Amino acid sequence: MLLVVKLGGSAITDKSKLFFFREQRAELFARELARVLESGRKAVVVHGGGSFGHPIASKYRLQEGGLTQEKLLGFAETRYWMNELNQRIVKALLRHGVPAATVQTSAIALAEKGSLHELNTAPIERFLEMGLVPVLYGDVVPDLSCGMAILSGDVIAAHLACTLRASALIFLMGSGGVYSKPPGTPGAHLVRELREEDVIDVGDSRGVDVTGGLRQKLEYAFKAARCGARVTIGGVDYLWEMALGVDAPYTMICVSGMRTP
Ligand code: IP8
Repeated sequence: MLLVVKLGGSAITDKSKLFFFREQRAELFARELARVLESGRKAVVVHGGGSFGHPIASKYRLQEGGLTQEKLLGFAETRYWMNELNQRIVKALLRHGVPAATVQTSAIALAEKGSLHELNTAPIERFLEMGLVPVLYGDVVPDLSCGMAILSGDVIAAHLACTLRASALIFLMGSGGVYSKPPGTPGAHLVRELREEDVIDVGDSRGVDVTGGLRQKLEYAFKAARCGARVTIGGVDYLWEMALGVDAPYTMICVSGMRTP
């Protein structure tokens, strides 16, 4: 059984503070993932940019493409900080005995007009066969028509869930799931089952976000659910429950004809 886990930037960084890594959340994530792997499941991890990737990409407006000297510097700087964040996450996983091995996204991905064009999954599949846990991340990548583009970890995670026929796709977010209104707003409650026709107020993501926030996440969550993966969105605290299909406070993405765990 293969799981794709998208570790959102909001779950492991404070998106309102530049380069603020939430060490204890990363530790909890690593501990819970180690527990999930003990049950015999395999996993691919894809993490987001949080306050390491988004502010730098936004400073150079990399999401608009381009290939000027300034943009190339922005590309290199974003890659540097994404690598830094990746190292911290991998370090936490190693501390908990998870054989996490980074597969650098911009080396295997191509975009076209800002959308994913090609992702070479061969290195990921090879790592999985060996028993490793491949770790990818949202990244700045070459774009065939506009020089460069930002590929969100949500897009990569949904794509991998479909192409590798994962049994589950788990989105981990700082907010702990999808709320009827932005969390903290009076009357906001956790939506336990979300259908495409449901209307929710997605609000604005906290801090800088160059990849579309919750609205885009939900679009890709439904896409992966239609491919047959069990898709859930929740907090790091309930990773084990989401992975094993145990009921807990998280959001389940529901599409018609869905398989049950
Ligand atoms: O946080 C974006 O990935 P996301 C990565 O998963 C960068 O949307 C470089 C901003």
